[in-house]
Amino acid sequence: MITVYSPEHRLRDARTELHRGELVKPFECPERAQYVIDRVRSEHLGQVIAPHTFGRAPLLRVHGAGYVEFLASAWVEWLATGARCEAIPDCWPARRMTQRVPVAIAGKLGYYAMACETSISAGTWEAACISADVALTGAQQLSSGARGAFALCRPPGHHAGHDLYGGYCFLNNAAIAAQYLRDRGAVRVAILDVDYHHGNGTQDIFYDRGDVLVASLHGDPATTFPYFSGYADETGSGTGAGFNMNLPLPGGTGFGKWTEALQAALGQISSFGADALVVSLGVDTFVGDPISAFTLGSPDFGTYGALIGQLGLPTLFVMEGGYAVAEIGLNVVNVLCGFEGQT
Ligand code: Q9C
Ligand code: ZN
Repeated sequence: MITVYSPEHRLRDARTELHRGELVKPFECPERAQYVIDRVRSEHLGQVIAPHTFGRAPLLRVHGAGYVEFLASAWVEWLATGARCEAIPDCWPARRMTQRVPVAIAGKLGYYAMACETSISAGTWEAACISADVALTGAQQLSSGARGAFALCRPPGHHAGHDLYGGYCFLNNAAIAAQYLRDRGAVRVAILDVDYHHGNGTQDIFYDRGDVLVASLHGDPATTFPYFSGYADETGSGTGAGFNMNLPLPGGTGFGKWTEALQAALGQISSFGADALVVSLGVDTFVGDPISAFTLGSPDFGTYGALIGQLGLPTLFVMEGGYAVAEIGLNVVNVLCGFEGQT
């Protein structure tokens, strides 16, 4: 399987994450992608290629123009206020308040943020664009006939909505890739999100559409980030009714119960009749993950990779979360090898 990778993911190297009331070194750090690419190479998964540059048009197929302009200029506007640390919002358009985009950057941060652990730093926008290019280059591989491809995206994307950032995400790489596949002739595309956290951004982008099925397995939002999205009764709206599937699971869920939920999602994807599959591949379901609460072991990742392979669909794996840095490469490459074992 081809891996798409750029060392320029390192441009995203924030110093701060708000965690339990403290500003700490971010869990979503450059070492993550380094461990994954090292494992891809040591296991001889296949060729590693650099991303092509796609520009803004494919971003604007799923994100709002005002949002993209905000991300592109946020750091410069933030510095112009005299700020000396990274950009963090401190005021939101909460219930019964005005939903209007402010002029000042401090207000725009609150308008566009769905969470505030994710600081905007120098290089964040550039890295987010390259991450989207990595996903798009992977999608291009499928369009030219590949059975599988791995987009080693960083920063991740599945919490980024139509006009929302947060949860370490800025541009929704998986959604951008799925829309690209639609635009290149796939009639139906399925997105399977196996990250520990609910892919609220992906759900948001495709919620009213019947051409992209979104299925997500994740920690119950009653107890788990992003808290305000991911319940089982969120099933889609309008022409999208019935095309969003949430499978929330309690803390402590192990591979047995997790696999039952995966089989339910795979069954739905199968009957949907997808032409292509995009997998939002977060490995923060691992037992050793520092911010998550499922108990999958490293061999389990290979097992479920094989189950995904049994669908027999052209499949793009898009890197999302996973914060047990020392094991992240092992767990990711286990999924990809499991998938390939079934081809
Ligand atoms: N400060 C992904 O896995 N909650 N994002 C942070 C610790 C946000 C996870 C709690 C977790 C976001 C792509
Ligand atoms: Zn996650």
